[in-house]
Amino acid sequence: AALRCFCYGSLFTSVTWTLLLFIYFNFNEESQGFRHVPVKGLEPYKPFPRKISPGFTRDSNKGHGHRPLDNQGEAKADLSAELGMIFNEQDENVRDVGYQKHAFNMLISNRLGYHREVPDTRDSKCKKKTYSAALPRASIVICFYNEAFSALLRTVHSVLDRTPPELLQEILLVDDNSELDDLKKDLEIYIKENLTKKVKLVRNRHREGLIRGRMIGASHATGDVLVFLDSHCEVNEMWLQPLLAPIKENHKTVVCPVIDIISADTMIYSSSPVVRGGFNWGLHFKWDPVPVSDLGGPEGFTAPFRSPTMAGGLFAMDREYFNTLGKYDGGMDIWGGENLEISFRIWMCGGSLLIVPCSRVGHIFRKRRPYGSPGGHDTMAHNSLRLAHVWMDEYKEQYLAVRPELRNKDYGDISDRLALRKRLNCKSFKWYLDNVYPEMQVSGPNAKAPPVFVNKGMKRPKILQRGRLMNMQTNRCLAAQGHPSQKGGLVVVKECDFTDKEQTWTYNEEHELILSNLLCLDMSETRSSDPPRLMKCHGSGGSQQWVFGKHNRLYQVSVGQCLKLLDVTSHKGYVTMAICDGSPSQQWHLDN
Ligand code: UD2
Ligand code: MN
Repeated sequence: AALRCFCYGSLFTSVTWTLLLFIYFNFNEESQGFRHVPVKGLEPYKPFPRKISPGFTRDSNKGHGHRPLDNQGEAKADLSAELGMIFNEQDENVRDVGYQKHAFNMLISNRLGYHREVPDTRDSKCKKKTYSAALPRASIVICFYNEAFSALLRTVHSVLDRTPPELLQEILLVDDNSELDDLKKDLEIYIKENLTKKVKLVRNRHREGLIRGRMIGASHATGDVLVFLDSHCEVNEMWLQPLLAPIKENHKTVVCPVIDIISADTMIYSSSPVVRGGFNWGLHFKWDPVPVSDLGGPEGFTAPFRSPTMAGGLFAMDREYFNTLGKYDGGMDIWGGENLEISFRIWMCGGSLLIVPCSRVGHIFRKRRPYGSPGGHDTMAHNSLRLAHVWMDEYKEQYLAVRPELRNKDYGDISDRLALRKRLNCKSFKWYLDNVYPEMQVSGPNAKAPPVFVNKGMKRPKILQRGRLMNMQTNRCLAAQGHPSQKGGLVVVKECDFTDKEQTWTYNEEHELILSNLLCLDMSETRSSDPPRLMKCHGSGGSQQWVFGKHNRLYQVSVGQCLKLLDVTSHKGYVTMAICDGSPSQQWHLDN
């Protein structure tokens, strides 16, 4: 949840370069600029270019100045509208299956292809930094289980496209016994036919989970430094050098890039605020603001700073050091907890963990994990118990106070890990709290602490329009079927009542439609045939992002369809989402 909270507000603050060019080339002739989405609904879809066209420079510093940069929010919504548009049942199927299997919009991911430009989200001072040519070589380890083919390949290609070959020892793809056909068959062929020999595929014969999966990847690695990435990332300009430099200086320094946000609904890449890692006594990772005393120094805000924990997916570490520090706890299964375990271990056993603001890597943050664990076990609890018993000394009571039901739960044999702690002569957890994370409140369990909003730029989105949302075929107005404060409630068209505040919609710059200042009009991610509902506003676009387009259509960005009055003659007034066709039942007007 913390990950999603800080997305708020930052999603709409930057624009992908690709997007600008796309809009520039496609819409520039239109005198109305960006305000209207051109109707392409009835034309065959032109797939987004799969290869970067010649002359399309990779140096994103060039040329920014003369591109149109105004109306960014509008332009972005238009692009995802374009890319997410459903034209037929097949598109609908790709979208729906994608959400089921991957919890993100696979239709857009597929249309983006394997290469794309991403906005250079680094601070401008980063762009002036130079790095020694003699840096250690990196082995990139990417572990995946049932990943969407296009997302995996975009991860791999982004590394190949944006990493100097002399720094890239290899890319190790660890298939954690995926069941999807394309991963089982096409991937091997694709690698053989299209990719350099540096890309190697390792297949697990059994599902191991990401923790043992990464250990397997690391055991095959031959580079000086291990770099771990999730299988749905896109690395940014000059991402690797700033990670390697501090490791070269001190091999006990472990580093993380800033994890930028790729929206699960729109695939829009946007900049993350610079924050550091923490945790709560429920042993959930969270983001915290960086204490001012830790920022700055001679390098200003671009200098690496200390972080008590890492998010887990994206980090670089000297390979020898990874091994001597005890890799990971091989008794941990599938998902969860390993990030806190390795963070505590790094700090307590003589290393340090830094976040490097000049290195940026995008990651698709999704609302739910689309896979389970074999046997349906809660691996997060199992793994957290292990780490609490190995590393947290008397402070494990803080965790058990939050999770009393786990007190007598079996967590397997930890003697190897305890021996490791002894052998490495690691410090106490109290030392860690006092010296690395003094902000942590120890007095009582505080697992339910409200998420910290750290995005400096966060503000209430500006209201663009307010009024009734009228269906133009019937001149009736969209309203809540029940009470507008009821979460999950349906919306229907009713007789317009201009005195009724409960029929008032606000439309804001985040493209949200909010009824009666309470809830947002939201489209379920699971099935595009479900009707829209009123849900708590989440502020991260996608399922709550609506665009008014040509022919008065009301387009929903994450489903790729338009709002339609279902049966004009019925007094029930049900609405649904349908392929955009410009018909009167799909025409809506927001006005006083
Ligand atoms: C976050 C981390 C993730 C990991 C996790 C805690 C980031 C951006 N992501 O969750 O890397 O540290 O917290 O454990 O910091 N996978 C397998 N086998 C499995 C399950 C997953 O190979 O059985 C792969 C999966 O395909 C993905 C990676 O492991 O590439 C991480 O899984 P995730 O993306 O579901 O985790 P995420 O980002 O929610
Ligand atoms: Mn992930």
